[in-house]
Amino acid sequence: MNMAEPSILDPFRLRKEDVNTFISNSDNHIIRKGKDMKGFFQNDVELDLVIYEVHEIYGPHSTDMGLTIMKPGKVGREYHMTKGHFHESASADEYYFCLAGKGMIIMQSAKGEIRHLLLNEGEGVYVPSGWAHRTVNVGNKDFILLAIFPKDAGHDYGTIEDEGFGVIVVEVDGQPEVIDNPSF
Ligand code: M6P
Ligand code: ZN
Repeated sequence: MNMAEPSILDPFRLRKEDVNTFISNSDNHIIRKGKDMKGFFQNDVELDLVIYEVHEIYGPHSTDMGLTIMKPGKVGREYHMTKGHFHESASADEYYFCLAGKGMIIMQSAKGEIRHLLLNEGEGVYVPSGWAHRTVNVGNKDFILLAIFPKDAGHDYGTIEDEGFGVIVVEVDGQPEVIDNPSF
């Protein structure tokens, strides 16, 4: 549960042009570098490389928001991606909206079912409760993603950190391809 006070209480619109307004009102800023993601990629990752940043706004009531900004790039053949997580709360689902760029959302249920959905600017994804989720930047510019999730969702990173997802997203002939994870 986030304990910080919410900072935006007035109605507001969020377009890609408003990202800096979101950032200046955010309650928390997370920077994930290579050193925070050791073992997540098949290849070694440069320790000081910024893979993505998350700006969080803690809502006043039942939901929080996260804005993920991910630089384009690859580690070996694998596109930049988030750590990925299950929610601690079994009932917590999540909505994703792409404000800019081109990404892929990888989802995996506790039973091991796997889905991947391509996300272009202006498109959204529903992540049902019980599905782990990871964001991948498969484009050549910043991928900007708004997430809305229940306050009590909680991030369970352990399972993914230990086992990974069943698939990875690699570049083949300049295009993203989802392949079986050789380390899974
Ligand atoms: C989205 C949301 C956040 C999450 C962030 C980065 O913005 O799902 O809750 O923190 O992506 O993903 P991760 O926590 O897996 O690094
Ligand atoms: Zn989540």
